[in-house]
Amino acid sequence: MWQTLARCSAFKNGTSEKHDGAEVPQPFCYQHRMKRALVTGITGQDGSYLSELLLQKGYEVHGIIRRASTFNTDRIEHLYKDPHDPEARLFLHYGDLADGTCLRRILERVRPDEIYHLGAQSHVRVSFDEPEYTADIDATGTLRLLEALRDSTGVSGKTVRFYQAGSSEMFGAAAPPQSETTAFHPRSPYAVSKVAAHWYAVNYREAYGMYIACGILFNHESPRRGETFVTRKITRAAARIKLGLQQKLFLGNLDARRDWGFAGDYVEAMWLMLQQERPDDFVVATGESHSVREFVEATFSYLGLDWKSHVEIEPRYFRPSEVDHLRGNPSKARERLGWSPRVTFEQLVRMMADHDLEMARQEKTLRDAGHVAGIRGGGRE
Ligand code: NAP
Ligand code: G4F
Repeated sequence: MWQTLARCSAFKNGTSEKHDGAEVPQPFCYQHRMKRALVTGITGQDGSYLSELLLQKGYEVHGIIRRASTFNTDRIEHLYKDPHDPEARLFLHYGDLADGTCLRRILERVRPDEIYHLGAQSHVRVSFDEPEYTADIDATGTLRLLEALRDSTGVSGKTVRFYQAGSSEMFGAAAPPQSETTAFHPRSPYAVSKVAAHWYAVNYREAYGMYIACGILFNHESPRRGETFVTRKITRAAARIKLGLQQKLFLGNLDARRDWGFAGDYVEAMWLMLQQERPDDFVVATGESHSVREFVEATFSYLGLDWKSHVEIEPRYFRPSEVDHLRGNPSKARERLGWSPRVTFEQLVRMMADHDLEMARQEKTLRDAGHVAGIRGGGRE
């Protein structure tokens, strides 16, 4: 389905916005052309790895970013080129999942072949503090995007392939191993919102024949993981403890078990789902689970530290209702998509610890030279 790159005029009136707000002309558009993807949540962990993958595969990538008072594009900065550059293939558009009109406008402007819907308030603990917001963005935001797509494809008649970022949190209290046939039992406002989004997606597939694939992804991590998720919180703190930049790490429930994989592997599964003849639902997981305590032990021991001297329990990090054990069965993804994870648990721990050790070294160098080194998110969970 790959076609020769050819400049065409069909899109010449379209515009693309740089993240500093300057609106600049879209340099060109392709009708018989490379595929064009639209990514919500492009500034997040998965959005950054997915964009890298799609650009490597020759796609033109468009991402929706939120207006923020500080730059929020760190994770994709290395991919960004000024839209005036004829080589530019990554374009950013201001938008928000709370704003259905802007989603419609972006769809009309971009006219994607594939949509990867990753945008979400993705923190489970925070969803207990902000349940209405989480439902509005994660559940209703998905509905807004599906409605915008239904309208735009109704007019254009074009089939657009849609990826819905579902979560293993939807299984919640269901016993492991969890697969595509396991009944959902969500345990947080985040998980309930993701279940709603999942069923909206399935309903639009069944009701309107839209091409919508639903990933049910188990936890996936990386050096780009948000600093308040437990794995990154651990590797970042252990690295800073190693260099004497902090003494203690405060955590909640150490007994919870998760099926942790590497985000770079998981975005490949997202892409593969949209390359199938028919859309379907897929669990993406390693099939192996570890407790938070095991992640702590593995990280501290890799850095030559005794975790018991540094880790303390802080009840503030307990959740009103916890998900005790997630372990996925990825057989369907293996058999139908030919997907399997490459990075093991031990490799993941090392990759993240190595990265955070380097960050801590940079911080220490600045401090030792007398600079005030404020690290991103310093001091917060
Ligand atoms: P993440 O790092 O938290 O990224 C979330 C993205 O959503 C960010 O780009 C964020 O923008 C954007 N976003 C948040 N609120 C938005 C809004 N109101 N409008 C538009 N965009 C908004 O999450 P991730 O780990 O990459 O996860 C990607 C998706 O997969 C999420 O839907 C998540 O729920 C789901 N998921 C993740 C995992 C996992 O283990 N990572 C597992 C299963 C499912 P800002 O940068 O401006 O905040
Ligand atoms: O790292 P977490 O915050 O991830 P959680 O809740 O599993 O959610 C992540 O994975 C989901 C997929 O299953 C995604 F859908 C979701 O968007 C997100 O990416 O917490 C993991 C476990 C929990 O049981 C938590 O109670 O770690 C436990 N934990 C213990 N101490 C802690 C802490 N979690 C955090 N964030 N911070 C702590 O101090």
